[in-house]
Amino acid sequence: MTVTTPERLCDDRASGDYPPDLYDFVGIATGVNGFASVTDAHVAQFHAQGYLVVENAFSAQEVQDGLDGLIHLLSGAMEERGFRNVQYEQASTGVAVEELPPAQKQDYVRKFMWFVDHDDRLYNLAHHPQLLTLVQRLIDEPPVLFQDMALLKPPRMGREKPWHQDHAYFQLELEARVVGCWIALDEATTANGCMVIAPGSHRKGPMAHFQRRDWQICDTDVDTSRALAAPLKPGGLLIFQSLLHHGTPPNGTSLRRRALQFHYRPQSAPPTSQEKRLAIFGGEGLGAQC
Ligand SMILES: O=C(O)CCC(=O)C(=O)O
Repeated sequence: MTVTTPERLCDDRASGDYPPDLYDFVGIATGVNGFASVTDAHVAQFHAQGYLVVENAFSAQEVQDGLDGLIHLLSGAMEERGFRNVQYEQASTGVAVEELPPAQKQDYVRKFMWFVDHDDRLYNLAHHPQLLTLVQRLIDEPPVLFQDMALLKPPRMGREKPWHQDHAYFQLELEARVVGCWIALDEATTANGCMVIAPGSHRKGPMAHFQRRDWQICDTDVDTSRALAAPLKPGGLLIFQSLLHHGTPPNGTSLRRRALQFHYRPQSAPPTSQEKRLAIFGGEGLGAQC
């Protein structure tokens, strides 16, 4: 694999706006209907294109369980057991968010992290037998869950997640076959901030990342000429390789766009050092979180 060493500079603006065409796409990422429909050809497509969409992967009840689990975490019920990993949107500054009931509080949340051990419903989704079976098929080894997140992108407030490669955040050797599983809990649309992906971009190897609006690929290095949007109905799943270029635009609508994201690695995935990761992806990534 070629390593694009991050010697070059990125003169993107550090904050604020971004090029208006940054999340343009030329088509829609379509997928299979349900886990049972995934064939070897789909697995081959995953390896070639770096992604696989599974519509209706999770039932309406499983989606509701995921939402109930997140609301329960926001109720503060698990705080005395150590769960405090909620990050609010910058736009919530000045709002007495802590005093709001959980159902309202969620509309200020940017993300949750490290929750599967605090709620059985969320644990069960991350260890869903059909999901784990599919991930094992994609990485050729029993998968180990090593990161769990929920990304809420609240109505009219949820900001973008600039283009990036998830592997830039992980302390794992480049060869490790890491996959991300992004599960829509609401309908994710091109208007409320669904994923935009660059098919095949994982084959370009690691890209230099820069600390700008986030720990991200420089806007001027993003190639949207083959980009696809990945709108999903609730219960839909996007599985993608950890070097795939992807990002999400802001949510300018009045509709929620809540999602779970689980990352799995093979049991044997070799860890790497922080020095080596930063040498590959860029020294500005110290302490960066997905
Ligand atoms: O859900 C989103 O808005 C973006 C998620 C993502 O790409 C990430 O956190 O790595």
